[in-house]
Amino acid sequence: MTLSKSFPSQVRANSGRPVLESTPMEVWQGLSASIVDHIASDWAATAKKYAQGRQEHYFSAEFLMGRALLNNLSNLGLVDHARDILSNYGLDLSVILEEEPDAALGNGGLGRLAACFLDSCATLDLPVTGYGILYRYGLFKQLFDNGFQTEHPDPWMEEGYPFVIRREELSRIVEYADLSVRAVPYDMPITGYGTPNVGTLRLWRAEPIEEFDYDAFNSQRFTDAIVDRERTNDISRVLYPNDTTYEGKVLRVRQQYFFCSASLQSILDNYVEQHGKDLHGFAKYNAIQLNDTHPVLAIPELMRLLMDEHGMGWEDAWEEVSQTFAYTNHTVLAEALETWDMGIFDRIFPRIAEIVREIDRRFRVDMSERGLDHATIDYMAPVSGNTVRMAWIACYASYSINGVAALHTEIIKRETLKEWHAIWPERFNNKTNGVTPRRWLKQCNPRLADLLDEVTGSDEWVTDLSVLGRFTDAANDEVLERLAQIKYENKVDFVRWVREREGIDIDPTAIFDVQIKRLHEYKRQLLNAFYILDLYFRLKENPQLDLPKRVFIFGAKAAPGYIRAKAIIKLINAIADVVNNDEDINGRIKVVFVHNYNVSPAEHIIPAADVSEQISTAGKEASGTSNMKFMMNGALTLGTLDGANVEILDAVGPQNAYIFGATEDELPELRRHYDPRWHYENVPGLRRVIDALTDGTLSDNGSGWFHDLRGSLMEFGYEPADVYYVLGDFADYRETKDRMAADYADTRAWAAKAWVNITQSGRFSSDRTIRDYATEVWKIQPSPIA
Ligand code: 26W
Repeated sequence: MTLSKSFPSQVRANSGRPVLESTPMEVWQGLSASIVDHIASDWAATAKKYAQGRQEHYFSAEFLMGRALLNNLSNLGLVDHARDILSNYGLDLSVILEEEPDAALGNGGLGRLAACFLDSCATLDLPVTGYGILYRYGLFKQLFDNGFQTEHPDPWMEEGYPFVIRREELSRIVEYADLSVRAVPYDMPITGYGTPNVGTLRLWRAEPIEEFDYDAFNSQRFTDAIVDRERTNDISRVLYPNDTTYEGKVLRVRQQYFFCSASLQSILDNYVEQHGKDLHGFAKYNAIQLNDTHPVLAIPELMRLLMDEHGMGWEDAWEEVSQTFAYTNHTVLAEALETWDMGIFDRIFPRIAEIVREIDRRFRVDMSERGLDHATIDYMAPVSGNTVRMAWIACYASYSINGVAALHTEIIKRETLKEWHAIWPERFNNKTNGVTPRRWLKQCNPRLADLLDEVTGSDEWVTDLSVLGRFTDAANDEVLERLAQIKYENKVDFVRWVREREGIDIDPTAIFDVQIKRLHEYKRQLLNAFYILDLYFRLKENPQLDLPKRVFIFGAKAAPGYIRAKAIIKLINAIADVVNNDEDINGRIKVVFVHNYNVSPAEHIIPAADVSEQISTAGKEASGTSNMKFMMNGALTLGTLDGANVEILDAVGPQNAYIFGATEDELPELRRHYDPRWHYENVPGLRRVIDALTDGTLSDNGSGWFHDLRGSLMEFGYEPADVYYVLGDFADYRETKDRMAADYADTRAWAAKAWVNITQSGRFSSDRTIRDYATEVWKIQPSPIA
């Protein structure tokens, strides 16, 4: 059936009314359902084909997918068609698209990376399936109350979500010592660009095995039955909102085991179906990528399944396991390293505990045979005392260990995982992150996409972004003028969006300077805030200063328990309050904190950005991925030599990026002599800014939070002061950012820099990243269905 026929019937089936009498939400539902209908047979054909050969399985506790409808329409080449169909009913596609909730099943970079990877795998026809959890509540919704972050539930699919299909018949049982639950897979089709292949993201939902335990229900234990039922539903109820700070919650370990066990059972069943009961060929047909340590329980669980369910001995099972798993590290922050209390394992899955102890025992034997000293063995052992260390299990069992940017991989080899690197250097490899140019260029910035089509003479860049590199020198006056015009028009769109969403008026001729990412001290939103405050004071002091208009845009959620991060949010809102309403400033500086930052706000913000703030303390940001999205959309990086910024600088050259600050190799020596007070007293502007935290200029509404912020930078108390070197980098940041703002005045020169950034962004396409994983780690081949 064609889309124009299936669309109205899907709407009617969904709403019980004709299109013209249905709500915009129902129209979105109907159009989405008709897309799933449209791809159904290709999806089935793809699944069948992939099942037969060697496959890769991407295990991740998070997939930050965002919206699906436009992505699917665009991949299938149906955007114009859908627009026409809707306009026949007097409906506007862009309005209908805004009805869709974001699938916010992730925190930040790690979850969004998984989503970009699935897009590239589908586009490249690679036999890859994603596995995760169908959280009922995605990442909390953020509101501001008097400038303070408040968190609210995000029941994102309560009204129905057409892009997941429940596969009742493929349910599996996951057993805990105290609880058995049913894992029901919900499959999401993953279309690729310009290919009939459709990949799969399999998200598991936890349900009671029986709706009620009827015996208990009919007896005195009624409430026990209800409680048990809820304990089961708890497992897939909510995504934990911690990004980089680890919290060892029992429910979290239950979640991890839940999706690992269910996914492995389904992979093993497929193996038996395709290749028979002898599982000695398992690793020949399957590779599993572990997205950080969150799915590391898959290692002992695969051991258990191979031994207890499929009759293998330890050695043979270990042989398969150690050739199956590959581990990606996403952070060097010590506070993010997952460890569990052995007591929890003993209590909720004693067999897994036993297997982990045996892995530990054999590890110790293996290492002492290699001649390692006792202290090193103890440091590296999977179990130490009563603590299970997930990263060490991952390193021991995986045939590949990778970092996510060149610098990050060097740091894990040299520091974080150095003992492992010393024994198995061949396991280590770098896979610099990438982002999908479909969502992050073609779909979110159609004006720029059209220009690229024109200049390059085709749309080949959409699936081979490196094509753009051949046109770096094609920047004549006309191209640059049009580029500047496109940026301006995107900014005008954004001005309207911000006015409607945040109730703030901003000027599209101002420099749009953007920092959007999770709130963390190491990302140094505070440094940015200090610059703004200093600029404000400079203008107050000397209103004659000839400075360009500036708009500073933030988007960031803080983990609900991370008080200092919440204090920084409150601080930025307090600065916005003062600056935006100061009549002397008269709109020369505006600060906008976009609330509830998520994938779809990013799609509005990034195309309108002039400046991309990537200002983490060097060595702390593993890669960053918004830096790549900004670059692709012609924003210039203002950043430290950290994560993938290093590679961006290498791609564009020093004339086309603004780099500042202490480098990762300088910091240890700098820290030895570091005295934040000296900077406070001597660096121009700093004292005034830091004093403003506590002298009444800014209000924290009596919370004491700003006082604590000041203390964290200046006082050697409960921790070393200013561990993220905010004051140390302030002078260089200020100078570099001032220079950048001055450069903006030369529109043509600025556009030329933007053009270099856009055309040199090819190596930051996730297609490149995925090709590298596919050939070097997963050893899989494209498997087109047609
Ligand atoms: C259990 C607590 C926890 C939660 C999330 C620990 C660690 C994490 C993630 C590893 C944090 C994360 O998202 N890391 C980011 O991964 C991106 C994709 O590789 C990188 O671009 C970012 O630099 C990195 O911070």
